[in-house]
Amino acid sequence: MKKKFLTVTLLFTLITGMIAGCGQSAGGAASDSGTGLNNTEKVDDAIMNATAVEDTDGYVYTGEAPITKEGGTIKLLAQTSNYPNVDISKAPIVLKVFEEAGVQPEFQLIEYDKYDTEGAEIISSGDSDADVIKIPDSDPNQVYIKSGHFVPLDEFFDYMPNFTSWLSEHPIEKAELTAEDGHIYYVPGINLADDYQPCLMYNQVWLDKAGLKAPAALDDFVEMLKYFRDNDMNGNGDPADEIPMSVAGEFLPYMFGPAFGLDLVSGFQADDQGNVTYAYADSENYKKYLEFLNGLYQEGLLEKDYATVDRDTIIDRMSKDLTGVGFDYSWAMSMMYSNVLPYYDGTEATAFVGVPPLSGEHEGFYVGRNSLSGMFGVNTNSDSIELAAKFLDYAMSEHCQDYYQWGFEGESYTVKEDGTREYTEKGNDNDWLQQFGINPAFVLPAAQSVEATDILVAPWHAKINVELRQYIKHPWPEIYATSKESDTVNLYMPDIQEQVDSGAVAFITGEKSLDTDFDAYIEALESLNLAEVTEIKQAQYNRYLKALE
Ligand SMILES: [Ca+2]
Repeated sequence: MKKKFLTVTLLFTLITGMIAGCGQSAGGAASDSGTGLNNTEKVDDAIMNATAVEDTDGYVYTGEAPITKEGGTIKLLAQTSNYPNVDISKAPIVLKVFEEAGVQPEFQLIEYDKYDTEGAEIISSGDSDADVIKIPDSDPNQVYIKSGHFVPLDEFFDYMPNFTSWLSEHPIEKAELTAEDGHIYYVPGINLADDYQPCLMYNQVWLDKAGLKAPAALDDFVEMLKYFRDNDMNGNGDPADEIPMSVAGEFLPYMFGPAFGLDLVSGFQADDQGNVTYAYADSENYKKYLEFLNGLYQEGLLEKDYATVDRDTIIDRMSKDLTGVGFDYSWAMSMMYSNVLPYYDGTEATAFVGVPPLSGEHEGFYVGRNSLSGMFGVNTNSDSIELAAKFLDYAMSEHCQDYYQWGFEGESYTVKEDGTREYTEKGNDNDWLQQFGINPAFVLPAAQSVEATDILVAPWHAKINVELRQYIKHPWPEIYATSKESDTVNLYMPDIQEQVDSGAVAFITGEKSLDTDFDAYIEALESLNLAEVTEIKQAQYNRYLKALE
C-alpha cells in the first residue's frame, strides 16, 4: 500500500505540472480579473506592420535559430522546478533553447514555492537587472504593467515573428493579453483548456454489478447512488460500508451546477444575449441546486463531512473499494483513482471511468479553463531589449514547444512507423524526464499538448478525453481589469464570497431552511453591493465581446 501511495504522489506532481498547471483552484466564484481591454487595434497594427530588422552585422532573425550571430547573454529571473531534485538551469532541453538561440543563459532562479512572494518583491522594487522575467501571477490587475517595469512587446514585434503569427491565429488569447492601454506586455505559456478537464467518474465494476449504464440524468444518478448505498457493492459481506459518492466539496459546483443551468465555477456567467448574472444569486436555479444537494445530504448520499473530505481520504477509500463515484481533475481518473483499485487491470472495465456531465432541466456541461498560463515579460531595465524580445519569441516557437513536450528524438522519445511518438524507456522514467527538462514552464513559455498528455495516461483514458471534449464549455474569460474596476471588485467580492460559502454549507446541511431563509440570503448578497460588481462584470463582458468582433 505504501508503495502505491508513493507512486501516487509522484504522479500527482507530474500531472499537476503537465495538466493542471498551477494556480487554478476549484470551486471559487469569479476571479478578480475581469475584461479590461478597450480594443486590439494597436496590437493589430503592430502585427501588420512588423518587419524583420537587420542586426549590425547584417543578420536577420526570421523566427528560426539563431536569434543573433553576435552572441550575448540573457539574464532570466524565474522559478526553480517544483521537483526538489531537478536543477532546471542544467536541464538539457532548457539549455538547448539558449544554445540554438546563440545566447548564454544567466539564471536568477527563486525557489518554486516562494516565487509568488519573492519574485513579486524583486519586480516591484524595480531593481532587477534581468532581461526576461517570469510574472509571479498573471498580473490580472495590471500592477506590474502600470508600474512600467515591462516593455510593451508590440513595439518590438519586428523582432517577434513567431509570437505575432501566433497572436494572429489566436484572437481570444490576443484579446485576453491586450492590456487596458492597448499594448501587449507578456508572452504566455499555454494550458490545456478543452482537454483533460474536471469530470464525473464512475466505478465501472460497481456499475456492472448493479446492471446499470452510466446515468446522465440527475434522477437516474440518485437511483444509482441509492443502489450503491444499499447493496454490498464491494462484496465484503457488509452491505453498510459503502460510501456511494466521494467528491471533495470544492467540486460540487462543477458536478451539479450545469444541470441547473449554472456555471458556479466561474460564478459570473453570460447568457446567449450577453446578459451577465451571478450564478450564486440566481433565486430560482441556484435554489433548486441547493435543494437537490440538501436532498442528497438527507439521504446519506452526500456524506456528512462533504465540505472537508480531501483527495487523500478519497484515494484511500478507492484503494479499499469503498466508493462508487468520484469527481476530480481528469488526470485523477487513471493516474490516482483507477490505479489504486484492488482489481484494476489496466482496462476500462475495471476502472474509474469518466462519463458525460449530468443533466437536469438544463443540459449538462463541464467547465473548462482559460488557456493562458505562466507569463514572461521583458524588463524595462534590460540593456538588450531587442535580444530579449527575440529570445522570448524563439522560446515560444513551435520548434521549441516540440522540445518542451517531447525532448529530443532518440533520447527521450522515438517516432514509430505510423508517425506517432512514444517516450523511450528513459523517457518513461519521470525523474529522468523532469531532470531532462520536460515542460519547463518554470523558466520558459511552454505550452501543454494533448498528444504528449495522451501518452502519460492509460490508453482508455485518452480515448475518454476525446469523448468528453464536446462537453467542455469555456469559463468566464480572463482579461485585464481596469484598476478602478479591480478596486471595486476586490473591495466587495470577499464578503460576497464568504456569504456564498457559508450559505451553501448551511443550506445543504439543513442548518438553514431553503423555505424560510433563502430570501434573506439573496438580500444579504444585494446588501453586499453585488449589483455594483455585476455591473462591472457586464461592462467587462461587453468590452470582451467587442474585442472579439
Ligand atoms: Ca460492503
